[in-house]
Amino acid sequence: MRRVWVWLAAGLTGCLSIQAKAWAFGTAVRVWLPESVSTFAPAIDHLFYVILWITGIVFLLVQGTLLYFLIRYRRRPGVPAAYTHGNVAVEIVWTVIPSIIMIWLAFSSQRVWAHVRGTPPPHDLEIEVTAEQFVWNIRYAGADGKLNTDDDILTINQLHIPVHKTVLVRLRSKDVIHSFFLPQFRIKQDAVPGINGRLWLQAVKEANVEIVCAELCGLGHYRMRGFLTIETPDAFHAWIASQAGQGT
Ligand SMILES: [Cu+2]
Repeated sequence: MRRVWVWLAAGLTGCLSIQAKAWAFGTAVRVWLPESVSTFAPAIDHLFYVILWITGIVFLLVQGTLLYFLIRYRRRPGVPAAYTHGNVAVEIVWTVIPSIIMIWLAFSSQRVWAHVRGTPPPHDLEIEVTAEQFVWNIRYAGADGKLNTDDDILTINQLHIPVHKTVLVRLRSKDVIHSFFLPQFRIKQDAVPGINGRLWLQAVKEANVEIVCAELCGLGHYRMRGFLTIETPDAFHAWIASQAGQGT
């Protein structure tokens, strides 16, 4: 029996050491999630890891206890089965503690959700993304600063945004349901035909990341990927000017 606990302890120690390395080396060690580049990603990651740790520890405790009981109370010749009718104190404890954890998690996640998916903050740039089998059509306002006018700048699968600026993305679909997913931003939203979606984001560093379609949208779903370039405002304006110059 002692061996089971040794194995459980070894597993937990292994998890702890991987986590400790992640903390010690910062971004150098990626245990689970990809690099994060948005303002709200740390809050989401924090919740994710808190939930992972709570559920991981509970999983080990429950499975460990189950194993212990399986072995300790296994059928043996000459040993009568032991009957139990529960224990009120223990049942109160294992009801109240999870309830407190769940309520605390509900309030914590609601706060993050309201920040990320509630009313967007004032934006510096507005972009329209229209999903289509199997590309991302991206529309920027032209010189008049307004979307859906003659001087709009259109690109396919190439999204550029300036770093440290709040960007409002208007999301639509031409055909079927797609899902606009930016893993490094920790944001994902369905693009549904007939519904005007909306999300906002702000990048904290320059980077090149991918736009992924996270909804099986047809045979070409696998190749529905776009490229998001986060760059300095100067580089962004130069890029916009170059795109406008191409008359696209
Ligand atoms: Cu798609």
